[in-house]
Amino acid sequence: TRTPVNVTVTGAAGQIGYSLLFRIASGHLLGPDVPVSLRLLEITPALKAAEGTAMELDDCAFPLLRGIEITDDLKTAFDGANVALLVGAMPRKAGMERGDLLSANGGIFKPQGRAINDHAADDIRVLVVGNPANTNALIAANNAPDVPKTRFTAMTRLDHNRAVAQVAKKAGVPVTEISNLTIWGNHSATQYPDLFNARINGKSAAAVIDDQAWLEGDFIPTVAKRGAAIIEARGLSSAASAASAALNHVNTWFNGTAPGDWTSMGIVSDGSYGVPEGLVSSFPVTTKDGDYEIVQGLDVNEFSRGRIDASVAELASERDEVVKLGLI
Ligand code: NAX
Repeated sequence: TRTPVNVTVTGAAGQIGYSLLFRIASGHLLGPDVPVSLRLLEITPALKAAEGTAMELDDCAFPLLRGIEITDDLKTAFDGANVALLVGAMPRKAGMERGDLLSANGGIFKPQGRAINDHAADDIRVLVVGNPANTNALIAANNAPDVPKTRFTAMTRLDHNRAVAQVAKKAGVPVTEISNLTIWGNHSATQYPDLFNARINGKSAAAVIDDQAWLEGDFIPTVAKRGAAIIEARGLSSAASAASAALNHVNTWFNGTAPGDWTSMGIVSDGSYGVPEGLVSSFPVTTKDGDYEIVQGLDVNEFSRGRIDASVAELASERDEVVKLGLI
C-alpha cells in the first residue's frame, strides 16, 4: 500500500475548511487512489471547532483518510508536510488600512513560511488561499530560503473558474468547450481575465463573442467583483467554490493540464510578460507531475497590456509595503 501524502490545512475550522476537508479526504485533491494524512492547523480558540470537524471526518469512514492531527503548533502542523493549503488569514475589517492588513497577515505568513522551511518534506508544495493571497504567498516564500520559490503558489483558480463559467453562459455552450483562459495579475479587483487568448470550441473566444462592450462592461467586472456579489447574496463569502478551486489548483498541479490547454496560477514571476521578477502574479501555466511552466509567446494586445500593467502595479505596491514593514 502507498504511503499517505501529508496534507496540512490551515484555518481548518473556517468556512472554506469545512468544504475542503471532506473532499480532500475523499480523493479530490490528489486522486482517487492516493491515501492522505491530514494536519489541521488552527489558532487556539478554534481548536475545539476543528475537533468537531475531525469527528465528522472520522464518521465518513473515508477509505483514503489515514490520519488526522489537530494542532495550534506550527512545527507539528508542517512536520513532514508534502502539500500545504494555507487558508487561514486575517480578513480586512472596516477601517483597516492596507498596511494594517498586510502587517496582520505578515504575522501569520512569515512564521508559517519559516516553519515550512524548517519542517516540511523536501517535496513540499504550497497553495496560499488566504487573502491577500498573492502577497501572503510572497511573504511565505521569502521566509523559506531553503525551499525553491516555485513551490509557493497563490490561488487564482476560483477567478479562472468564474471566468470560464461566464464565457460559457454568454456563448451558450457547456463549460467543457471553454479552454485557454488566463487570469493575469493579482487576486483582487484589478485582476485581468483574458478572453483574447481564450478559446470556445477551439476558436478565439473574443472573435466568437465579438462584443467589446460586454467584455469591458460586463465580463471583466462580473469576474473581478464576483466575491463581493456572493457576499451580498449569501451573507457570507464564497466557500464551497473556493474549496473546489483549491482542489482544482493542486489536482492540476500534480496531474497536469490537458494537451493544448493551460490553467491560471499565482506564481513567483521569472520576468515573463514584463511582470517584474519576484512578484507573485497570476500567469497562464501548463503543469505536469508537480511542476509548471509559464506559457510563452501569447499575444498581449494593447488593451490586455494596460490591464495587466495595472494589476501588476498593485502587486508591486503591496510588495513595497511588505518590504517597508520588514516582512520580507
Ligand atoms: P473563515 O474566517 O471562515 O476561516 C478562517 C479560519 O482561519 C478561522 O477558523 C481562523 O480561526 C483561522 N485562522 C486565522 N488565523 C490563523 C492562523 N494564524 N493559523 C491557523 N488558522 C488561522 O474564512 P474562510 O471563509 O474560510 O476564508 C479563508 C480565507 O480565504 C480568507 O482570507 C478569504 O479572504 C480567502 N479567500 C480567498 C479566495 C481566493 O480566491 N484566493 C476566495 C475565497 C476566500 O475569500
